Amino acid sequence: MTDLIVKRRALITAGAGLLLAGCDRVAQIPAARKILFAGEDMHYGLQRALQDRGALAPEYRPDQMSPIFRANGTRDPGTPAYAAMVANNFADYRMTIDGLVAQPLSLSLAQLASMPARRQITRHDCVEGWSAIGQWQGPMLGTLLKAAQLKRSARYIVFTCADLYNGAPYYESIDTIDAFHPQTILALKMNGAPLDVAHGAPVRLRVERQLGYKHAKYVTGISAVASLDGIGKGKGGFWEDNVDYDWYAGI
Ligand SMILES: Nc1nc2c(c(=O)[nH]1)N[C@H]1C(S)=C(S)[C@@H](COP(=O)(O)O)O[C@H]1N2
Ligand SMILES: [Mo]
Repeated sequence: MTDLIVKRRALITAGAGLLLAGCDRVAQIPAARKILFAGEDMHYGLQRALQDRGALAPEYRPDQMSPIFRANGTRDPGTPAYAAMVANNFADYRMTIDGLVAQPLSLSLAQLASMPARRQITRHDCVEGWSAIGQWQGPMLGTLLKAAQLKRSARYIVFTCADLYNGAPYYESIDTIDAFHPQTILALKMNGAPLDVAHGAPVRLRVERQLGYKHAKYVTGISAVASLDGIGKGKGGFWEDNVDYDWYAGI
């Protein structure tokens, strides 16, 4: 009997008989997600049993792209520091990569743009009930983490953003599995043009196997850490801290 079957049996005997209807589908029902992924330690085991973390999110054809891609959350950080960056077309922008890395980096937009890039047409799903298909282009996060010589002790990658909510920066985090997923990129372009302010200029995360709120816009800092304790309120992201969204928002 495979490990996976043992885990599925354990789930079913735990009372989640609904799972017989199809694990992946049940995992997408919000109420079921809350129950299934309630315990901290159960998170990983369950997610691994339910789906292959390395699988690719669906990609679409250019003719399937949405004519209008809504902007959500912050549409302009509006701080003096951000406004100054916009004013000189992000010439002073730097992306810092620090924390548990042997080679901390500070990269300009031109340096990021000169790296090998991935381009993908994917569907963005927001928990508020809308979706849109768009094309994204930029270096894979994994390429950057390798360049920074990520240490083995790193477990999470934390993204700090230029927009503030009640004075604190928006932030998000993912684990190293998603960080090295091939569709996890730092997008510099959307639909063939440099990212606009509404969609996260100059750099935003695309982490295609997860819901919209994980796709941090206006990223200015990337930090590799061993634990999320002591960052924000410790739950790994702005919405996780403040409205109890799941940290792992897999789709
Ligand atoms: N920095 C930052 N990133 C963010 C948000 C935000 O308010 N600030 N909102 C999130 C949410 S809820 C969604 S659905 C997407 C929206 O991305 P879009 O504006 O490109 O559609 O960005 C996510 N990333
Ligand atoms: Mo969202």
